[in-house]
Amino acid sequence: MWQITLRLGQNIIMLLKSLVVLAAAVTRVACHGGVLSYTIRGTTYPGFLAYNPPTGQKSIQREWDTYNPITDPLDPNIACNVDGSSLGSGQLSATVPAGSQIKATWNQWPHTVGPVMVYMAKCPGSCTSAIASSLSWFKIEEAGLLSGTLSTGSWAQGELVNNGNTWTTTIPASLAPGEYMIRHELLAIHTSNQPQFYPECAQLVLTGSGSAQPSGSYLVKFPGAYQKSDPGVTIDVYAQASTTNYTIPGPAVWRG
Ligand SMILES: *[C@@H]1O[C@H](CO)[C@@H](O)[C@H](O)[C@H]1NC(C)=O
Ligand SMILES: [Cu+2]
Repeated sequence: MWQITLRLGQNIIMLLKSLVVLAAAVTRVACHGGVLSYTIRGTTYPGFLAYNPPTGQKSIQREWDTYNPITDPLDPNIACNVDGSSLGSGQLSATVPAGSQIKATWNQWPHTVGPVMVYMAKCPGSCTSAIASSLSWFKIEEAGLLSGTLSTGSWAQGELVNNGNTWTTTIPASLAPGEYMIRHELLAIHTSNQPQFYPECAQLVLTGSGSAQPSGSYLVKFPGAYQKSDPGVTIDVYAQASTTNYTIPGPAVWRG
């Protein structure tokens, strides 16, 4: 009797979970977003299909479930989004030479205020079994306020939109070969004092003859790299209409 009641309870919970996912899919609005695919040396690698269960999906990208932002820099999911766990047997990696350009393509990204940041992290062994929050991340690219003032100037995210919702990054040519996670992050700051983080991760197997590795001062954890009190994180861009500098959060960029 207990057993049957328990089963029934579990089934009801599963049903409720499916309904929540369904409701999310139906009410999905194009007001947020994420990386949908990666193009490297002429090959396009489709990303994880958000709003769909991970079962049966095959992608170089880690799972991420919705277009919604992460709003707390200390959120445990800030490394590779919700739920950035491995797809198991569906988890793929792209094999690419160091020095390659990687173009990330977003959905119809609506925000034009805020920086674009790209990180990498060396996986201890295989990236497929790596826990994103335990990795040591280094920044390979950042772009923030490109010109003008905080409230009316041009931002990297505006450039991303102008480039057809894409951002192209070069993987440092001197980076030592091995398995790496790459993490694209948009930090949208169009809402006063309410940061929105949009990170997505993908797995790479890097080839090449480089031997460079970033030293400890370039390495950060997610969560940990950002604090709410960082000047570039909790910011009201409209309250500083004549300010022409913006401090991109996180560590210095490692250029190989
Ligand atoms: C602009 O620069 C000043 C001086 O370095 C700094 O205190 C301030 O936080 C910066 N503003 C922003 C929005 O990053
Ligand atoms: Cu949004």
